[in-house]
Amino acid sequence: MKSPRLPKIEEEFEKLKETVLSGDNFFLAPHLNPDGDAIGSMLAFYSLLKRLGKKVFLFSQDPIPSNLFFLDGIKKIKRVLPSRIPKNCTAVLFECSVPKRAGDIEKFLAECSKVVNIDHHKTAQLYGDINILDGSSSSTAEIIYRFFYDIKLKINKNEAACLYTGIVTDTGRFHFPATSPRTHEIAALLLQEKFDFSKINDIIYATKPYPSLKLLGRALESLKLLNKGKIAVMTLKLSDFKEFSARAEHTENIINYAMMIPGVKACVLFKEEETRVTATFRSKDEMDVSKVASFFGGGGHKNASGCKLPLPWETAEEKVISRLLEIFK
Ligand SMILES: [Mn+2]
Repeated sequence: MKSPRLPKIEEEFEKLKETVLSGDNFFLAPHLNPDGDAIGSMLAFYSLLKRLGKKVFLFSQDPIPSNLFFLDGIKKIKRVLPSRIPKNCTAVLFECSVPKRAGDIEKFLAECSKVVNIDHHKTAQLYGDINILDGSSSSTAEIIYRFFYDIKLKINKNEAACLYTGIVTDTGRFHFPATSPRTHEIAALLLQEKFDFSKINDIIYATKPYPSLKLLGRALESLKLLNKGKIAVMTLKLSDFKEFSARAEHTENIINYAMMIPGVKACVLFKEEETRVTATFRSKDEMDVSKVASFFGGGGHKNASGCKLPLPWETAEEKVISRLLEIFK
């Protein structure tokens, strides 16, 4: 992605280097519902700052997924904002297309002397004083790796584990199209630090809590095909969540099963909550499910999006499915 409206990454790296070297206080935050890349990148950057003797506050408004608890520094992340904002504090946001993607921190950010925006998504806005945006990177971890290189700090074992986790999770284990030769090169260089990459893959991909597997079972049971097998629909009822003491995080990845069926071009997973229904969409190729999500006030990308409907599930399903059928016309 070399869109002319984007600032040159080299120049932005230079500005970040200056800010990192001259600043004393930093505030780091990932996006809401943080993932392995946002957290892994943030923790590696945290370690870099600590090695340079900086004071750093780590924040995440939403809880950290438990399969990332093994990452070094994870316990330092606070769920509440600091009571006092130190002088000349630089805020660094990880994968937040807009500042409020980090949570209710806009007032806090206004008090910071600088905001740094680091992202690899093409939806990123230029709200930072420094904008490190690179849509050609598979992950934010890849960008942070390059920053370590730029600032001439040799990556240590724990930092390598954090960045590797970011790359592995965001590329779906080197499988998504954003994976590039550079992604593999960086992963290879990280492996030289001899952290236990096999254990990381076990924790993230071969460990599933009981409620996740039970919900997966219920979702697969509910699976139905519409529009001559081009649309797949799955539904999880509130009673399913209650029966297995499951939470929203236990539905992660379930939707991808529907996309495995040959011929399916789009799928939706409905999750019934107390007062609303969440719809999550996936699609292939040119099928743009973000149109459906945004119609109901949600958002996302062409092939992955979601929305929430304050309706009983029967009504929500009916409305969403008829909209989904529209995009096939
Ligand atoms: Mn990412």
